[in-house]
Amino acid sequence: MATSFSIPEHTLDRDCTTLSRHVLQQLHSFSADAQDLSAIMNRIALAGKLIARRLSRAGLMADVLGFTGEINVQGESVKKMDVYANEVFISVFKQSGLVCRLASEEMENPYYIPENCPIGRYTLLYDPIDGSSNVDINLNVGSIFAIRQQQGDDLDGTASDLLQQNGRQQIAAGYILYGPSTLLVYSIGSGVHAFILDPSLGEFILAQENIQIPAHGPIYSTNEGNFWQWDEALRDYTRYVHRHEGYTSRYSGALVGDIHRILMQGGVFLYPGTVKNPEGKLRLLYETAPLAFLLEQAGGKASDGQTPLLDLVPSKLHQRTPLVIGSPEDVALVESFIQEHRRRAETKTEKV
Ligand code: P6P
Repeated sequence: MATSFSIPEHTLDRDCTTLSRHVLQQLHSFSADAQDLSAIMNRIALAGKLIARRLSRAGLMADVLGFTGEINVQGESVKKMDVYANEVFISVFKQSGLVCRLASEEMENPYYIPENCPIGRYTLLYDPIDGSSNVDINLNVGSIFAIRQQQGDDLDGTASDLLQQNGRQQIAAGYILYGPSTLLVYSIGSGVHAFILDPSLGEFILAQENIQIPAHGPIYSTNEGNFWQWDEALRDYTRYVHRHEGYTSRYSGALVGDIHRILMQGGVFLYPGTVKNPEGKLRLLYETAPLAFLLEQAGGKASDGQTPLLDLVPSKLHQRTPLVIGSPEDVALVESFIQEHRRRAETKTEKV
């Protein structure tokens, strides 16, 4: 019972609900596996703190902003912040005995942490800084992560087991949004929960539990500059939202912020295939699959326009997929345009 001069119990309890504690509460267990997952999430939180600190001072420090002059495996110009963030995720897992392998947007092949590999049975898949083009103009960026169990012994060091699993094999997924505050949103399969970094504590503190996406929302989030490159079905969807009241366009060019807006306010984010990138731009293992896991846990939907995103099995480490993700009613509307165009094409073929 709190007395008049003590801190109200609920305030103290909330400030003590750190990420590692929350994971154990979620699992209702103190088993070795539960402790491992709790420790992994704690390391991810440490990575988020290190990256948030660097971002907050980027404009004041030499050699933080701008490009390295390198081109990564995606064919994209590498930013200094990409390299730093990538290294951070590797460093926080060294000497942890937890994560043996890391697969990142920034690395052509999986990275192995030798001291962890005999015992570490977890693989981290991550996009260290997503939307890094926003870093130099002080707009929000994010990190995206997923945790999977290693299947088999990976004796040839190619992590080929990652190419035999669909997204339903993810045991945890989430993102860190570096915005006005640093927000960590995650799920281990028991709902979606948000933590906010309290810089005065240096801890991520529970802010919201069991987030549920609205069944429908007003937002459609896409780069309409690609309209000329889209299939007719996506053009017809775009024409529909242009001609009906109740829709509004929001697009930041940084996936994590755009997805967080959809999660909280409802609507749909779409990055379809284009003439230049028929498979889409976003990467399955460390972008679209983690986000699909998360949004489905929040009552949302995610697909490549036809197939549930979590059913997709990659054929290569950096495979890309089209993405339609968000409120179930809004994802269904986009998919209905794609289905209608497929039906018309099949009917036309039958008539030939
Ligand atoms: P475009 C950033 O490069 C990114 O990978 C995502 O963060 C973002 O959603 C997308 O690409 C933006 O791509 O072609 O609209 O600039």
